Order: sequence, then C-alpha cells, then structure tokens
Amino acid sequence: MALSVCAAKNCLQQQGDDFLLWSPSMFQHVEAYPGDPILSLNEAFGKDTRPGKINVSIGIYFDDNGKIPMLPSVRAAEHKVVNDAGARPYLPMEGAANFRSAVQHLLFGADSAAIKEGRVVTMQTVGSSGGLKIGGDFIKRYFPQSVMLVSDPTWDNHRAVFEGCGMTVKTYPYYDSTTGGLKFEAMLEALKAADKHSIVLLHACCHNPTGVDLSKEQWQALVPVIKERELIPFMDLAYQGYGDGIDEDAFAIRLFAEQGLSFFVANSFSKSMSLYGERCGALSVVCPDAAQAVNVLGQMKATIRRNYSNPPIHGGQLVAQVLSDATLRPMWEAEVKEMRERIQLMRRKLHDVLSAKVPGRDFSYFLTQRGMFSYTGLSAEQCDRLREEFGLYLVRSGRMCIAGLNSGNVEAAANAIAAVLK
Ligand code: KET
Repeated sequence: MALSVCAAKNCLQQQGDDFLLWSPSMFQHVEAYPGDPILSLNEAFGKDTRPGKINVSIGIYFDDNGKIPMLPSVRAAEHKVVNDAGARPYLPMEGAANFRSAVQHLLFGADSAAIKEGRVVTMQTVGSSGGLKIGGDFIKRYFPQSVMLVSDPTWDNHRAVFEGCGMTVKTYPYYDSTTGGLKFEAMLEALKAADKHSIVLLHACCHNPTGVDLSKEQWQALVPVIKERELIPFMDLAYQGYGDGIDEDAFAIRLFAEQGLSFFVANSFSKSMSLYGERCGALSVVCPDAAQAVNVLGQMKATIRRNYSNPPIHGGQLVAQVLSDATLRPMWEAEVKEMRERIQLMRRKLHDVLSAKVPGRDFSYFLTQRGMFSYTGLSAEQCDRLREEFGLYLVRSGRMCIAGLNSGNVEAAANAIAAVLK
C-alpha cells in the first residue's frame, strides 16, 4: 500500500518513493466542509425564492430599501481615485502610506502622543480578517507560549483564524444570559487569573454576537489588570461608528494608548464605509518605543510577504480619500450617523411590536445592546423554525443583525419571532 491515512489527523502520509500521485483515491481523506455558520446561511438566503424572506444573518448594513448602500462620500472618492488613476505597481508589503497614516489618526486621534512618538505601526490588510491573521501569525512566532483568550461567546471566525495560526484559544466569561448583560466581575477575575503574556481579544465596540459592550468605567478598570498580569490586548474594531459615534467607539483604543499599554488593533472599513468586497482593513500595533516599532513593522512586512505579499490598491485609496478630504470626511461622518440612527430606530420598533405581542417578556435588551447585533436568546431550533416557516434568517446562536430590518419588514420579523416564542 503506497498511501496510508493517519487516523488522528486525517492526513495522508507518504511512504518512501511509493507515493501514488495519480491514485484514484488521492483526495479520499479530504472531509466534507460543514460550511461557515454565517457565510453559508447568507448563501442559503440568496437561494431562497420566497418573496418575503428577511436576511438578519450576516453582519452587513442594509438601508431602508433593503439594499447595501453605496455611500455618497465613497462614490465621490471613487470618481476622484478613478480619474487620477495611473499605473498599478505593487503596493509596499505594508500598504499605501496615505491609507496607513489616515487610519492611525482615525483610531488613535489626531493628537495622539503615541503616534507622535513613533510608537504606532499600521499595516493595510486584506479586510480586518487579514489583520487578525497577520497579527495571529506574528504572535505565534514572537509569543509562542501565549494563549489567546476570547470572550464567551465571540465572532465564530476568531477561533478559526487564531487556531489556524497555530494558537491555543480559550475563553473568558462575558455574556450573562440571565440578564442579557455583561458578566464583568467574572471577566475581570478570569483576566486576573490568566497566565502572564496571554493575548486577550477584546471587541472595542459593538460586540459581535451579543451587542453587549463594556462601559467607560469598565474599560478603565481593565487597565490595571492588563498591566499587573502583563496581558497583551488584541482589539477588534469592525463596527466603528455603529455604537455611539466614530470617535466615541475608539474610546478603549485611545485609553489603552494613553495608559502606555502595548497592544494590537485590527480594524475594518467593510461596515463603516460599506466596502465589504473591497476588503479594506488594517492592523496597528502600539509599541513601547519607536525603536521596537521599527522592528515590529519589519517583521510584520515579512509576515505579510509570506501570506499574500502586498494588499490591493483600489479600496484602500477610497478609504484614504474619504478620511483625508475636507469635504468628504464630514459627509461620511453624517452617513455613518444616519446608519447608526436607523439601526436604533429598528431596535425600538422591534422592541415595541414584540412587547405588545408577547406581554410579560422583557425585550429591553434590544434597546440596551449596541451596534448591528442583538443576542435574542432564541434557541437553534427556534431559529430553524424562523428560517423554514417564516423565511427569517438568524444565525443559529440566536444572533440577529438588526441592520437587516427596515420599515417594510420589521413588523413581519417581529410577528415571526412572537409566533415561535408562544
Ligand atoms: N471582526 C468582527 C468582530 C466581525 O464581526 C467581522 C465580520 C470581521 C472582523 C471581519 O470583517 P472584514 O470584512 O474582514 O474586515 N463579521 C461579519 C461578516 C463575516 O462573518 O465575515 C459577521 O459577523 O456577520
């Protein structure tokens, strides 16, 4: 027998020179992909032919007509970028300088001392997913013993990405299903007991999937614990502007920088600029001093080179243009505000209809949770029923993307939820 299947890892082992490249069974050990819990559901929604179907599965902002918006600020930036477009050389491994600088100011503030001191390095990445992966690869290489701690629950792909980098991923307490709020004391205790140099994944705002965020005071209370345990925060900022505001949602990042912490931030423009398919994101690292920042940037470049060599040009230039243009920037800020306020309106409508239809049940979590998502407490079976009987697509964890609701479907969504709750 030339090939043998290693049962534990389900991988093929080559035996001497007998490797049968053209064996009719050469891919027999490749197992079926069960699908991604979010992306597969979104694909299933696309194939559903029922006219009244409602997509509250994937974290995408839809406008009141149920369309993914092309933001006017981004459209204007695109005209300019296309008009001025020249040759398309490779970008540097770390991305375009104007994009990187604009992102730093967006995250850390225009007057950030850490930026002025040369302690922050920013790389343009392929979506913030690319930033998480590059950061994970770097951490696995330079902090090989460090365990990654993620909130319970977190975005499913966090575990997949960091395990894919070879890291061990564990959880810290976060969501309290009895109150629909945060288990802050338990979270703090777990971090106080964490191994030195553990990496702590934190959602800087608009927690996915729960919509439950830390208050300013709670962020402040984390700082001494991080210092004492020498923990390494890894912030994920995918929904900037969808919580309280563009600057407000960067509160934790600016606090950590001011407090002298060293940490990682992956941020995304998928949602805030409605640029999902352009894959615009960044990874920033705040370092103790400028000399270390130089070496961190160098090794990040090497990590990027090994992964995808360098990022694409177009989307990043739209972002850089919107962030740095004196007319487009305030336009974009107003557009983000409009998206944020529309979600808040949908939260209110959902709350009101459900409270009327299912008296005695508390739906106030729809009002207190922030950002695109609410954790509804609906079971996987109830979510299956909602999808099959009513065409309402929620992730089976009970996560609902409120940004998929609009004035034309919110009532139907609330009625469907009320029906499965009765
Ligand atoms: N972080 C978080 C917390 C997140 O929710 C997403 C996307 C990302 C990172 C990735 O964003 P990118 O487009 O790579 O910059 N979340 C939605 C889409 C997805 O699962 O890919 C979602 O949760 O539905």
